[in-house]
Amino acid sequence: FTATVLGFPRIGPNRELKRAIEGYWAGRIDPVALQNTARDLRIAQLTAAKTAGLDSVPVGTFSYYDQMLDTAVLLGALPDRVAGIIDELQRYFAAARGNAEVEPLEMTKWFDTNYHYLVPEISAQTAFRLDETKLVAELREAAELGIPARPVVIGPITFLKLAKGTGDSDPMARLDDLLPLYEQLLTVLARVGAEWVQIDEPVLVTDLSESDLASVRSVYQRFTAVAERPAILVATYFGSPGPALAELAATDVEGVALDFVAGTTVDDVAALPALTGKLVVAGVVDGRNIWRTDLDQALATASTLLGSSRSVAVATSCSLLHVPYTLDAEPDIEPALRSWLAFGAEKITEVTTLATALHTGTDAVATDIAAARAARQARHNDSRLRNGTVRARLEALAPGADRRAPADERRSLQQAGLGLPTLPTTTIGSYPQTTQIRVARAELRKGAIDRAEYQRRMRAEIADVIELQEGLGLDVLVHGEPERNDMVQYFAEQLDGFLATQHGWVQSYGTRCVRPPILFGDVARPHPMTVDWISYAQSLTDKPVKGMLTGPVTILAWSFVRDDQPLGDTARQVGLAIRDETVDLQRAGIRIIQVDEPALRELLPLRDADKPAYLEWSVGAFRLATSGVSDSTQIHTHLCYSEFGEVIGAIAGLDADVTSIEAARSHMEVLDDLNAVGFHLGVGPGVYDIHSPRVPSVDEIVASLRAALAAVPADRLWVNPDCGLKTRATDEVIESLRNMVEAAAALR
Ligand code: THG
Ligand code: ZN
Repeated sequence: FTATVLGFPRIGPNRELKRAIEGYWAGRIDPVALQNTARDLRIAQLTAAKTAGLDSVPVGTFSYYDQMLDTAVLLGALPDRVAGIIDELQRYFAAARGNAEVEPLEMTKWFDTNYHYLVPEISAQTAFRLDETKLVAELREAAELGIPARPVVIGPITFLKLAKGTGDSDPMARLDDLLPLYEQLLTVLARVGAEWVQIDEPVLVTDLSESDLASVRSVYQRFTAVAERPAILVATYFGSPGPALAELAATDVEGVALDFVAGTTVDDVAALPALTGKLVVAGVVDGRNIWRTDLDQALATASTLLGSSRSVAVATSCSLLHVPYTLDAEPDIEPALRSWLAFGAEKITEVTTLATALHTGTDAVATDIAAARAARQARHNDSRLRNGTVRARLEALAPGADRRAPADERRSLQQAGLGLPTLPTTTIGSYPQTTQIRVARAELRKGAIDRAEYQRRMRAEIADVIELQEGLGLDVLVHGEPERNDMVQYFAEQLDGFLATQHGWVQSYGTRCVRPPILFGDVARPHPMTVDWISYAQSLTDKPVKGMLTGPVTILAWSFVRDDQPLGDTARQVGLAIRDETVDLQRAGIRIIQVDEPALRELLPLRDADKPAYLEWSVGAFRLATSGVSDSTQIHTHLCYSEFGEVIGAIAGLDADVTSIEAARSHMEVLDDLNAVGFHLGVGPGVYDIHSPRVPSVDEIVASLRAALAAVPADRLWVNPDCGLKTRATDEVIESLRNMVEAAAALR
């Protein structure tokens, strides 16, 4: 084949699947209605892909929740605790979300994307058993439509490397037990008519041990020995497979898919004569960002790859799961900006244009190539890409402008100004987003109420939250963030250099979606973004109210970011905008400012060699954002998700006066880890888990704090929940915080 993509989004162009699944969960629709919605979405997608000219179309990338969960089902690897649930769909969703009786699988980030997968649990006892029903049904569905379908499965190495061992077994120890199932599957797929199968092994772009590399060769060589099977395409993405490519080349697999956007080069391919005779599926169209492709450059790459005995297909660099469906849904984006972009449907067209140019010459697609070139030129020359003031200000920053006085000096200044008790109590920032808040936002969007009325209602919410906290006796208050939908969207809407979409939804996990803003040009802050809300909140109380901001790394991690300059340069511009906001907050009398970086861990590069440079610029951008205030202003930060491991040193590097972290579920181990890297600043290890509706008792919280006090002296310990309260019910919040305040008082 000559033109393909590695996978499709599945939530639906108008989030139809999200609505259907949530409707099914709520009992509003039956399973048949859900299945019909899913089938209609798949068929529309397959048909559109074929019409657009893809001559090999992935199937099996559809999912009701997640592709790793689907692979666990395919391999009979669901945990025992859900095995007793007879109904298949209920069992599936129980594994995904849990129910009254069972805990769900854990969820974690899919490589360095903003997608989250469910972590399979593999023990020495897991009884693998092939269940190819879903994949075969989707393959047949496509075959009936006359679609040249290519089934996609996650490969055994990626599946096991991303799984969690239960008991004390390493999932990779089960590799040999899994291979017969894949071999059996290959034959089943061949019999249903698949000419090709795509086996995804993105884990090959991470650092692998010698023994894992050896497994790459032995596993794939073994698969090629299956007598009756489709041609095998091993897909890697999100980086270069590095040494794993030589292992794959040494096998008889018929094809490899490589990500030329994220680091694989034509030289990597040229260096391996063993790739001759194989199909190289050239990922030259970025599958996870939204910029229109440089067709000249992409064509040059594909042409260089194409040799006398090597065949080349044009493809996206990864699945289209990570980008919105189509620009057609965005009539309001100004034409100039719009011409710089390509969403899912437009990327498919880019792929077919390139395939035509590669295999039949550029004549037939000369206008498309010229249009792409013109748009690229226009983007390059657009004045919004360069803001002279911002650039000059960054240039002019004195060395050391991102440093504050030593932490101990700051601590005494801050303590003198704030007069807080030992073990001060606070919350992370958001309070429950009530129905009234959502209604007000919807009415403002529809024009049913004006700005003034919206502002009045939000102020009333803020007043309620302040009163609630005063009543509970918390020491450091927050305004509750009623005016924010998504913490990144909120800031992007107010900063220059960003563009918002109307329907650009991307699946984050399960039925949850986000609408990442597009960071297209130099970032600047034309006006204060939070000062009015925070000052209003502060005017209602004598206790300190925290100013609440989102940090530069998180703003980048949750946006589509310009690809024409290093991420670190963009991060500094965002850092400067946040710095301006901190200075204005301080001027308005705010004494504590929290700059959240929940996504600090997310952008960590996949290979160890790239990590130090990332940590350098990400920590630098945070420090730039937080060092414009005086030493008496207390800087807080909040980091989510307990997997700090590799960023633990960076947490100390942030130099925030107080860091709140998610530690309720990791039993405070993180405090010992922080001590081990010499961390000596204030810390608030979450004392209870806000992800559960359960109200923690005073005794539990006291126990949790006592455990913390074993690692941290009392004068550095803060008392707070482990994350924002946005998703919780108000009653639970009140009871939990009351117990938290009582626990702190008891310990004092
Ligand atoms: N914002 C953004 N990205 C994120 C998070 C975030 N990535 C990581 C993590 N948090 C993902 N978590 C969520 C949690 C909830 C929702 C989305 C991602 C969510 N979304 C609503 C939905 O799908 O119904 C839509 C929200 C809206 O209307 O804006 O609830 O916090 N950027
Ligand atoms: Zn959090």
